[in-house]
Formats: sequence, structure tokens, C-alpha cells
Amino acid sequence: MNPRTALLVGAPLTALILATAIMGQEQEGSPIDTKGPVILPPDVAAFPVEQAVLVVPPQVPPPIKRRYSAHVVVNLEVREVVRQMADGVDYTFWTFGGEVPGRFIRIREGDIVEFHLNNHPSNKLPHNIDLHAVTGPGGGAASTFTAPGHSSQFTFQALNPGLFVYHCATAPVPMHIGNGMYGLILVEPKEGLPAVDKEYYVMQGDFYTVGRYGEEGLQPFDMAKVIDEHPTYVVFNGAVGSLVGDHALTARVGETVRLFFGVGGPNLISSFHVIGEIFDRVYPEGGTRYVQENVQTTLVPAGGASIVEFRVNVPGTFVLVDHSISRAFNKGALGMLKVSGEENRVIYSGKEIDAIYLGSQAEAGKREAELKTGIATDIKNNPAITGLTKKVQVDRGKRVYASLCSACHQPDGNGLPGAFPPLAGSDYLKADRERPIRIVLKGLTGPITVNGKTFNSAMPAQEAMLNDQQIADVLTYVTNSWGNTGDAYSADQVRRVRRETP
Ligand code: HEC
Ligand SMILES: [Cu+2]
Repeated sequence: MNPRTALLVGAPLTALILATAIMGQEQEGSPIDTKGPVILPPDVAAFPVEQAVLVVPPQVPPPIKRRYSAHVVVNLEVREVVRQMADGVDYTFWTFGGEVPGRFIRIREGDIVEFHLNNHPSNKLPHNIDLHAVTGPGGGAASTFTAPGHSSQFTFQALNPGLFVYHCATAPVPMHIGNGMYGLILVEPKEGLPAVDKEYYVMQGDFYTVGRYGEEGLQPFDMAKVIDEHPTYVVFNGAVGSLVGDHALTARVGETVRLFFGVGGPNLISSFHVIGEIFDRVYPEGGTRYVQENVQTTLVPAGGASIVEFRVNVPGTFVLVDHSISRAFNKGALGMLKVSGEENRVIYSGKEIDAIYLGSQAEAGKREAELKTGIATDIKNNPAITGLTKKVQVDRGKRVYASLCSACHQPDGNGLPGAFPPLAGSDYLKADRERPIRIVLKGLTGPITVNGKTFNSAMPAQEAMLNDQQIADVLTYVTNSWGNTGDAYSADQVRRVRRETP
């Protein structure tokens, strides 16, 4: 089988064509064109050969101690693996090295890197790699398009120091990146980075599944959501909870911590923040100079990185988030740094006192009362409102009267001679504002004189049948009907009388 046929067997034709276009290989002819091993000039060929140490995130390879250039051999294997995205949620991740993010690659400025991209034979798709640390077409993508069961080799010299993202650039690119195909490569400056006590590797990525956040089972990738940039998950290191609990980053009080933080995307940027910490130094965008000190939140672009450094001064759990905070609390972008050691209560006291506090609440209560009084006064002084309120009471009172009082006092309020005194035009009613309340509440017996006529009968107590508001309403009706006029009665008034009358 010739190489071209072999490649086509492993790769769907459309993917191949798209990938070829993306990689800009038209000029170079067939993607499987090979130039043969590079002949390096003698001084470069003399670089000592080293195998790159590739460790699993959030660990990073040890700092580079050597002060000379080397010929570093990197073997990176692409694996398509089913892993947990969240509790009960599985996902088929495409990975550089079996993990998301891909293995951290650490080299030195000026190094010659012999890169081998190995596409595991059990994989279904071709892949390649674009390393942002590479100066050359596609950052290496143009030379690394690799079918399953194949291995591609290319060599580059690391000209620029810095922290760089690498990712798969095979079409459809958002799908390959969206399935987890990204990682970081650190090109240490010749003089190295300042020594710190702890270094960690964290990458943020957005994931797009057919099911909603937390929907269980093996979740398929959702291309439409990727295009809309509506991720279902936004996570650190490839899964919800990947840096939480037992998996948290750790440090001891007094240590200096360096985070190599990258954003794989494919779409979102990150407002990277550690709750309760301040970055002493930030190397924005993964550059080699810390241009900012004392930073709360650093913005990291998609396909970009940042180096942050800080000393941990007090023990506790410090939470890593994308401060676009729904992503942290609803989509998974939350990790932890657990710091152990001695408390320093000068820097942070912890909770000192828990006391009852009513301050602003009491103030608020007072203001509310004042406001209510103000409104009541306004209402009282506003004839329109007063009239309205009274009218409402009259309407309600009329219904109470019809159902309870009219049988005796008659619908027209004139009563019945010798039996029930009139309420219409009653001088007895008018003589005392409070007495009618007592009569309705407690009833009335004994002789009374109304409009010159004596009645000596009994009115039953109504207090068990009516509430304060209903009594206020019915008396407002009675005192404002059949030619009677008077102020409205209020429920408060009735309540007071009810309290005062045994
Ligand atoms: C069962 C018949 C009866 C019912 C029901 C009744 N009353 Fe009376 N009411 C009387 C009688 C009888 C008197 C006079 C009592 C007396 O002579 O001692 C009276 C007296 C009064 C008086 C004082 C006299 C006056 O004319 O000013 C008022 C006010 C009054 N009733 C209001 C009401 C209201 C309001 C209701 C309905 C909630 C009501 N009554 C229900 C029988 C009734
Ligand atoms: Cu890929």
C-alpha cells in the first residue's frame, strides 16, 4: 500500500481536504510529502540529546538547570479516551498524552526540539499539532498531520522564550480543540525562571455536550453549541472537580507558588482569579517579563497563557475561578489550592466575634415606620384618597349590613317602631363616635332614647361574627348612608376599643 492510500484509509476524505486547507499545505503538495531528516550544522548537531520529561497535570516537569542548548526529543502520543467530565457524566476526550490538558512540555530557549507526534492505532481520526512556540507554518501543524497508527516527525528551534499553548489544528478545528486537544509548552529563558517552591499546571477549557450540565451518561459533542459559543461546561484540567478535594493543589504557609495557567478554549477567555490571594507577579499573555505586580484577576485569552506567582501567607483553601462567575459555580471552572501551616492572625484573624447586629435593620425599621406615618398623613390630608378609601369601606360595609344588620334595622336604616331603633338620622348614633363600636361588639340592652323615642330591647353582640375591619366598614357605611355623614372608622380604632372594653 502506498503512503497516500494508507492515509486515506485512516482518514475520512472530507476531513483530509479540510485539514489540508487549514494547514495551508496546498503549496507543499500532498500532506504526506516528507523532506527527510534535517541536516543540522555541526555546532547544532553537537547539542547533547535529551528525552523530554512529560508528566501528568497539574504537575510540571522540573525547572531546567542546564545553561547550554540541548537537542530535546519529545514523544507525544494522541489518545482518544473516555473520561469523566462530571459526576455521572462521561465524555470522549481527544488528548495529547491521555490527559486534558496535554502533557506539559518544558524546554529552554535555543533548544532544538525533535518532535514526534504519535497517533495511537486505536484512534479513529487523524490529528496534528500547532505549537505556538514554533516559528514556522501552522506552528508545526503543516508537518504533523498524522493518521491513526502513524507517527510524524519534525524539528524546530525554540527561538522565543515564553509560555505557549499547543493544540490540534485538524479540521474541524473547534471540534478537535473542543474535545480537549490542547496543552502548554514552556520555553524557559536562557537564564531560567526565578526559583519558586511550587509550580502547577492548570488549563481552562470550554466543552459542548448535547445534554445539559450534569445530564448523565456518555455525552456526545454538540457542534451547534460550539458555533454559538454556548458551552455546557467550562472546566479546569478537563473535568468538573479536577482540582477539588483530594485533587486540590497544595502548598505550605510561606511557600511561593507559580501557576502556569493556559486557556485552550476553543472559544472562551478567562478572568483568572484566586479567591483570597493576590498575584504578587503576573507575566501577562505568557510573556517573559512580569509587567504587573499585585494583581487580583488576570485576563487570559483563548489560545493564550499567563504565569502568576504569589507567596502563600496564611493557611486555608484558596479557590481558583474564572471570575466570569457563573462559569465557576454553574459550569465547573473552579479549583482549589489548599495551604497548610501555622495561622498568622495578624495577616488574617479568622472570625473573631459573632454578635447580634440590628444597626441598619433597626434604622430601616424606623425609616419604614416614618414612611408609613407620612403616607397615612398624606392620605388623610388628601380628600381624593380619603374619599376613595371611605368609598371602598362603604361598599364593603354595605354588604356586611345587608347580611347582618338589615334584618332588624331594615334595609333603609329606619328600624321598626317600638322594636328596632333607626340608624338613619339617629341622634344617638351621632352623639358618640365610639359608642356604636361598643354596641356592635358587645350588643346593647336597656332603655335608650333615639330621636325622642324610647327603645327597651336587646341587640345581640356581633364580636364573634365580625373582625375589626368588617366592623369599621359596616359603621362607616351606617354613618355615611341615608343622609348620615361622618368620618370613616378604622380597624385600628375598633381594635383599641375591643381591647379596652371588657
Ligand atoms: C337582632 C336584631 C339586631 C341586629 C341583628 C342588630 N341590631 Fe343594632 N340594635 C338592635 C336593638 C334592639 C337595638 C336597641 C337596643 C336597646 O334598646 O337596648 C339596637 C341598637 C343599635 C344601635 C344604637 C341605636 C342607634 O340607633 O344608634 C346601633 C348603632 C346599632 N344597633 C347598630 C347595629 C349594627 C351596625 C348592626 C349590624 C352589625 C346591628 N345593629 C345589628 C337590634 C339589632
Ligand atoms: Cu485533533
